[in-house]
Amino acid sequence: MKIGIVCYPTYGGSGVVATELGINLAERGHNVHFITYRRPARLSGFRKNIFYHEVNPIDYPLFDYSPYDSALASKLVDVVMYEKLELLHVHYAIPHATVAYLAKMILRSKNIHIPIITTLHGTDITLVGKDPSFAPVVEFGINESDGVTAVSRNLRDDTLEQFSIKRDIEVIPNFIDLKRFNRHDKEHFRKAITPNGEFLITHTSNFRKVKRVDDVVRIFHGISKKFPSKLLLVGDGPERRNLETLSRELDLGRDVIFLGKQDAIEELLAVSDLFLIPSQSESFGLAALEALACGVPVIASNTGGLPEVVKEDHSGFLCEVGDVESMVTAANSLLENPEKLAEFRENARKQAANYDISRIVPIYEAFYCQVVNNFGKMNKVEG
Ligand code: GMT
Repeated sequence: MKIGIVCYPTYGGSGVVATELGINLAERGHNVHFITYRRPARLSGFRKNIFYHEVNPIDYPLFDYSPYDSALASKLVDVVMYEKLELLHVHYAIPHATVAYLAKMILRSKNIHIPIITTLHGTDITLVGKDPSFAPVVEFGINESDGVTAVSRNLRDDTLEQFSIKRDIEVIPNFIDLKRFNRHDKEHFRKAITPNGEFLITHTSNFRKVKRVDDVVRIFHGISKKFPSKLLLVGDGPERRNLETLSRELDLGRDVIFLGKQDAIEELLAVSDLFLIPSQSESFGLAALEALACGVPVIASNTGGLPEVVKEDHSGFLCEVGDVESMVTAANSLLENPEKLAEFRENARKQAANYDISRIVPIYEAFYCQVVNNFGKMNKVEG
């Protein structure tokens, strides 16, 4: 099939999922066209069956904000027409679902017909999407898509609750490539970070408020009172300065290591003992799944899709949002019991195997076929 994929090309989870999906579909013989404003972070080098089309909104003195939506719609029209795409799969509803609809209508006026699938990722519904400045557009984009998927049951339910949705939403969970994330110990690497055999606690995110990274620092503070340990903070974002200040105030000194954005996250997870994700809301928590795949138990907040990913008292612990004390207790209960920690590590790996890319991509493929077939039938009836 010839598929167009639209996503944010950044380090965010939706861009990662879209890119990995596209790469895997290409390996399975599909022609995949990425249509994004920058080459996606995880799309490097030449790959068979993958094509990349850059969206370039032009600068003009009249525009305070360069019109990305119009530039993207025009690019979609162009690519669909000349590459003869059969399906557009857009990730993150804002603005991609409505922009795709606009492109579809322009193409229809030229007698070219293409179905659209929108994948909802989380903040496009829960945080940004429900803001009145976007809500009607998000609702319209979802209702007008030919197929809609959500990355967790919780996100599907939230979407149905918050918007007036007249269609089914298919749940297709996020995935990981186990071959990449299987724990491969790099002891020399671990030695460099924890030279005195300290525990290694890790967190990765985009350091936005919703991630509650200050809770990560406070949980680590509680852990480090009991166990010599180091905290690896991977990623970057608006909260970083505050986190540096908090670490200094709590006198955590050089035990908190800010690594910035990293590509080979699996190498860091491979040497970690625990992963912390105390988010305010999290539709799925791809970062938690990546940790589990590396055999790292997860301490998470009991919110959104996280309980679908992390199994309580099995591969990690779920505590109420903001309950730092319980998270410290949960973390310490694992660190003080090596047998339990080893058992949780094994459970984590086994559980992550359910989300291997080889299991999930065929579900997307089947959904693509279903949507394309239904769309074809409807077009016949209408035509
Ligand atoms: O805010 C983020 O975490 C980034 C955002 C994105 O779209 O890049 O992540 C969302 O999508 C990920 C991939 O589906 C999910 O794993 C994250 O849970 C979700 N983030 C939130 O819901 C906060």
